[in-house]
Amino acid sequence: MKAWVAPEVPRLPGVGQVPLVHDHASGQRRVSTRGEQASLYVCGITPYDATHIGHSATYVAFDLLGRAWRDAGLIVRYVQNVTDVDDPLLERAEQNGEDWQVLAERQTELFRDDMAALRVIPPAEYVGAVEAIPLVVEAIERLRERGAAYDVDGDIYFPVAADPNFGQVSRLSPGEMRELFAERGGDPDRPGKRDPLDSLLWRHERPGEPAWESSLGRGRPGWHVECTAIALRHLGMGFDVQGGGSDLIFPHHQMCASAAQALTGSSPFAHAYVYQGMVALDGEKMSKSKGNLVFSSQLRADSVDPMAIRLAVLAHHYREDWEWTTDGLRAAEQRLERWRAAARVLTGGAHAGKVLDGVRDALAADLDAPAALAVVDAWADATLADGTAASESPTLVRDTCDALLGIKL
Ligand code: 5CA
Ligand code: ZN
Repeated sequence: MKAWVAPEVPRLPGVGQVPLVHDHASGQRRVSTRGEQASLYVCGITPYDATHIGHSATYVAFDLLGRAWRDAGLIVRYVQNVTDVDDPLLERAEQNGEDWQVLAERQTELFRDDMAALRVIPPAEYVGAVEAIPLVVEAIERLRERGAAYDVDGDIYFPVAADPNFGQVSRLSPGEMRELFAERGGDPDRPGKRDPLDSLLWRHERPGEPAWESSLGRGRPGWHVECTAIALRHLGMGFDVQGGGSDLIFPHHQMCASAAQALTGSSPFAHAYVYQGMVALDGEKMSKSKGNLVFSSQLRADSVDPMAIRLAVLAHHYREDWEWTTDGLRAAEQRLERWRAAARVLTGGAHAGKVLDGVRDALAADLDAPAALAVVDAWADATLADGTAASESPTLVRDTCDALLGIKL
């Protein structure tokens, strides 16, 4: 499907460094890519409700990675999915009394507008679950051929025992896995399964649910295998980074990787698994199911500058769990105002070259956005304090903020 309008990205002098990122599977900082290309798969939205700030934080975090890679002169291959058929979407459409496709299309369109407003660089491949059904069916067929799929009353399951490395992505105890599996859409207690953690690959048709004809029978794809199939088709095994919010570590990313590893007989699925922390509101994780949400689109409708929303997000390191507050937004608005005031001081621009170096260094160290903001803050303070101390044009600072942080001054 179509993605969204790409922002313009100014070219910066010189080249940046390839960032180190924290890989959840090894628990270590690793170089995010080797070679001249860099490949990224970020799990996209399930479009049943508008983009909340938690989603925005996730896509802004990986946008920083993409920007740093481009600045390092790499060719970026970026793939994102849209889970445009799944239980939560069908349930919400039913509640609303509307067609699930209409709901999905409307929410996906809103998401595109949010992403464009936040100056997030779109993926080259933006792939819906529905359009990926042939890929999913093919992947399940291949799992079957390898004995890594079995039938439970007409539904098809992935046996976690088929992946000798099962558990290596998520690094949780069996008890933790079981608890999270039940919490996050799994069915540990279904009779007929070989292991409580085995996950659904293909759900045969139920009355009133959408279904597609396939060699597996009429039905629809399970969630995890959707991302396995899309990532394998568009990036192949051993791509650089799989990303998403930390709520996806288990079961989603573990199942994605295990199915891919069982299907190809090789590993790893991704070289690094990188996670945005959870954004909360009023002490609880923002989630569509809980309904404690702040929507990017609503803030925009209330005339909040999208660059202030982006700055409010960037004030937190991506790995941090944090809380959205009105005070945080106000602080971001003031920061934006201050940076813009400094950028208007045409004769100023103290130490512009240092700003570029400082922001590059901050991003190279596990995408440390707060450190990058502190570098620009120091420049803004110096420039506003001494507006006549002409050194270099503020254009370089503007371009740095725009190209590396996605903040247009
Ligand atoms: N469609 C699946 C992924 S294949 C999905 O999780 N969709 S979602 O709409 O629920 O979430 C979209 C992305 O936002 C995911 O990467 C998810 O991990 C992330 N996310 C969801 N809630 C939050 C939150 N409160 N804070 C940070 N990120 C979040
Ligand atoms: Zn996914």
